Amino acid sequence: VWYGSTTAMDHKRLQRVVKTLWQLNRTWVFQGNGAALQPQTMLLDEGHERLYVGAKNALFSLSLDHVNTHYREIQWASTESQIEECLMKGREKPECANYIKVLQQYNKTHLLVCGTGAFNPICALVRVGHTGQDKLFALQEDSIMSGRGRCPYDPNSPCASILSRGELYISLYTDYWENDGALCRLNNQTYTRTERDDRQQLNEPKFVGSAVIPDNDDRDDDKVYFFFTERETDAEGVNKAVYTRIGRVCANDQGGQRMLVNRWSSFLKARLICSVAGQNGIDTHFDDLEDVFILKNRDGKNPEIFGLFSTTSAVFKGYAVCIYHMDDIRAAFNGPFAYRERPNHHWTPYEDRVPYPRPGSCASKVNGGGFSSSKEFPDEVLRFVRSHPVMYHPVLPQHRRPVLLQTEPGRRRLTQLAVDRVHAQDGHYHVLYIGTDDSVVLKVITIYNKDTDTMEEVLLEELQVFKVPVPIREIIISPKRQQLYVGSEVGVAQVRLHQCDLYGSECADCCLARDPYCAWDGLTCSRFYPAGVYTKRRFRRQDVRHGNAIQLCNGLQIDAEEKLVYGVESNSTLLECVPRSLQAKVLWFLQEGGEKHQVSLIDERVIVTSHGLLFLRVRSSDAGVYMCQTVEHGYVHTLLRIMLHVLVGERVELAIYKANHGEEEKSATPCSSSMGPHSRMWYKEFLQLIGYGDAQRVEEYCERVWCSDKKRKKAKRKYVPQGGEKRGKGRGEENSHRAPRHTLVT
Ligand SMILES: *[C@@H]1O[C@H](CO)[C@@H](O)[C@H](O)[C@H]1NC(C)=O
Ligand SMILES: *[C@@H]1O[C@H](CO)[C@@H](O)[C@H](O)[C@H]1NC(C)=O
Ligand SMILES: *[C@@H]1O[C@H](CO)[C@@H](O)[C@H](O)[C@H]1NC(C)=O
Ligand SMILES: CC(=O)N[C@H]1CO[C@H](CO)[C@@H](O)[C@@H]1O
Repeated sequence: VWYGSTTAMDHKRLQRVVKTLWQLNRTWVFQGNGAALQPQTMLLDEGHERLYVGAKNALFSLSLDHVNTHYREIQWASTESQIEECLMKGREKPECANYIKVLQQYNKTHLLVCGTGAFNPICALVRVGHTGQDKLFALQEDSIMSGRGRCPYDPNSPCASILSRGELYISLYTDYWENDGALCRLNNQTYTRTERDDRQQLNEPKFVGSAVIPDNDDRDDDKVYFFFTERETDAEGVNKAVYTRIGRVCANDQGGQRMLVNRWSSFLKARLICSVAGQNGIDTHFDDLEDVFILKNRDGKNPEIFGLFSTTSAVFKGYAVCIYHMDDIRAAFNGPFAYRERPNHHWTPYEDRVPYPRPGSCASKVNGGGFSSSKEFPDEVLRFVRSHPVMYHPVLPQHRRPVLLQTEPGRRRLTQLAVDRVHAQDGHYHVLYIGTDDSVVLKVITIYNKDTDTMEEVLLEELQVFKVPVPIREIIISPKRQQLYVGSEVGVAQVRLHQCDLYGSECADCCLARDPYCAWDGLTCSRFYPAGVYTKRRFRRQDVRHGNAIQLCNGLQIDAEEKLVYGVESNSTLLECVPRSLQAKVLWFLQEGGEKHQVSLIDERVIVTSHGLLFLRVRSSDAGVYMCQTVEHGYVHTLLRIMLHVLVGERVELAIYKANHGEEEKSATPCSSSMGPHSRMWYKEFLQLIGYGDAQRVEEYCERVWCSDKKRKKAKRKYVPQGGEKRGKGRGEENSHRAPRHTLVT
């Protein structure tokens, strides 16, 4: 029986915990002034190099360089009388605060900010910019106005907003009781919205996102898209399934003249489908939209739209990411309208005559220029659009399937999504950053294989950005700064998108990482820039699609590291070897007389663990040269050569006695293991787990085997390899005389 261990967990290669992110200067966290920050919304302002954070009773302006230094703060709490009034309405104390839910760039010098104001929404303008040394950041008292219709009352109410050309588009519940969900546009003169109490337009909506996307160069033809979920209703108005919708209006919609006054005259919606085919022919649908990310392209007309969805089932929570193209979205809106005779009938395509101009089109030159405003549209058009707001065809995702799936039950919940487009040697990649409910950001790429019509997910890194497990509420990418800004109730973290040198110093490590940000430059794993950016670059080795290290890194292997480990006869000994990648399969070999044999499962004394090869009771005959080899993606790499010496019991006792009594020990020291602190913890726990004596004994035992650091250092200075110990059957004689590169102390 051969044995080795596969440590592929969820196919991820690396796990980065808070501690290492801090130590590596890859992250900074802003936690405010002690009180729980509770960020509600964030806004990136690359022009002023600031990140604005709308929180509970406060608004912050953070430095994009280091979020936790040089921040500015505006306190904006509700007044005592407002809080009292809120409590009188029967609300709880924590709800009766000013939670800032709307934060938009109003113009170059001002932000529009709205808060819940203890269930009495308010808005104001905030001055931002440079004045000499000081970064300007001040609320303009004279601009404070009512926030009704621009901000929800309830801090937990979903809302999504976007500001374009001085107009605020917002989807929200406009009333105290949360009965009136609406898609609205506000400027200083008009307020345009969906109909009140029209379940055909919106039915128990949950608002997720919005975007302004031009169709062509005629700005009068610009469309505003809203992403939300809602319920389908049946004949009796009884609620049925939840669907994800993409809704659309013309940005220049002025409403109707006689009917639909101050109401959208162009509102239409289509269903967004994200599903996988099941073996039994039944598709699994992911109908609950959790988050949406609009990945802009150069001309702004054809962004890629990423949706993070979950299943609506209460028992099984699965997640999927789907990508939508504007062509498919436009095709759905240009296709047939949906029609049903009665609410309990099936939807069919509407086949009768459709009035002119086509309902849902904008008053623009592109559309013939026959109408200067929607107010001139014939009543027939308005009536039609009002009664047929649903498109018959749904929008299907790219490749008709999700690019990413998480369907095992009991796994972490996925909450947020942001995407970066990265140029690599072999093409463009979407790097997905997915926030979870336990403070983790997953960094993932997905690769489509055309030949097999399959999707490969590669989990590049798992970044734990907050110390305590809290849901990630917001992720913003700054491609310019190559930073990620992550919000949760405890603070705002900033994380560098990549840290290539962490993949290792070898070509193979770098190549197997398959991180499109990184390539091996001949010396190190470093940031990859496409040709032309830095013209002097020499050849860079990178293969994101296949991670073919065998081909790319042929002849570039570095000799395996060598280590000397002492074991004490009849006691346990760990030959530590932890591969950098969690996807590497580890194999152990014993070198014997010039040949190497894979370590086989002879007896139960030897266990392969995720930390290395563990001898429960080492024998003198176990001494020899062990090789720790990893196989990943077909690439074989010898990581370590470990020389195991086995010390005989009495010698050890004597050595320890002498060491403890400050006597010089001239022979070999038994401070035998060269483990890192992490492995020591693990080792200790493991010994207890396998019933190796009680906790006290294990503690004593470990202390003695490792000695104190001071003694270890002392021992290292004094230690001269003597070769005097009993070494089983002369194995590895040859190699054990070679001076090891690394000895006792790691
Ligand atoms: C992190 O930053 C500190 C202070 O600037 C510096 O001393 C330390 O060496 C840095 N650590 C790494 C791993 O770059
Ligand atoms: C931005 O808007 C404010 C308020 O309307 C106005 O006072 C200010 O001049 C505007 N700034 C610019 C640069 O237009
Ligand atoms: C707001 O109103 C003022 C005066 O009525 C007008 O000059 C200005 O253009 C309006 N701004 C927007 C964005 O409509
Ligand atoms: C150094 C040390 O802990 N030696 C122990 C090794 O195992 C034998 C038998 O279990 C013990 O008697 C020794 O004390």
